Order: sequence, then C-alpha cells, then structure tokens
Amino acid sequence: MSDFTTKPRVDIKPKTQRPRLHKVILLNDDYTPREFVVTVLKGEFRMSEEQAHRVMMTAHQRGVCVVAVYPKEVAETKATRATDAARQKGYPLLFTTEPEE
Ligand code: TYC
Repeated sequence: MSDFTTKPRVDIKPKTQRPRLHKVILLNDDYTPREFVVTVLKGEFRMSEEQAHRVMMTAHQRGVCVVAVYPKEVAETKATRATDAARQKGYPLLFTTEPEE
C-alpha cells in the first residue's frame, strides 16, 4: 500500500476579473456655448436633450460632472472624440477619464 495519505483538495479557481470601468468626466469652461455642450453629449453619449442639459448644467455649476462609465478603451475613445469635436469648432471644452473606485 502507498504511504501517501490523500488530503482533501480544494480546487482553487482564480475568479475571472471583470474589466474595471472608467468614468468620462466633463469639465466646465467659460467659453464653450451651453448648446454646443448639449449637442456633443447627445451625439457622443446617446443622451436625450433633458439628460444632456442636466449634465451640462451640473458641470456648469459645479465645475465637473460624471457623464458615464465604460470599459477603459471605450471611455477614452469617447472622451477623445467629444473633445476633438469641440477643438474643430475652436472651443476649449474638455472631457477626461479616470478609473472608477
Ligand atoms: N460655462 C459655459 C458657458 O457659460 C457652458 C459650459 C457648460 C461649458 C458645461 C462647459 O462642461 C461645460 N458658456
């Protein structure tokens, strides 16, 4: 007979990590027209007029507003596209991203 004793084994299966989400953040500035901010929010982030207006006003009054959360790549692409749309019109409007806690 074998001298080895059979220990109960626990099958340790690494949990699949969900990709961390990143926030897209809208920053206020003194020059971009309100209506243009609303247009960009509707076009790039698929918001209704009402949602876009609320987000724009929050950034206008508080300085920043979280627009949405997405996987990192998507957040960065959308922030870049939205910022570029403003640059094409000569506005300083800025969207940034940061990891969600
Ligand atoms: N503050 C701008 C204005 O008074 C409007 C504005 C709102 C600009 C939100 C950027 O993220 C912003 N024309």
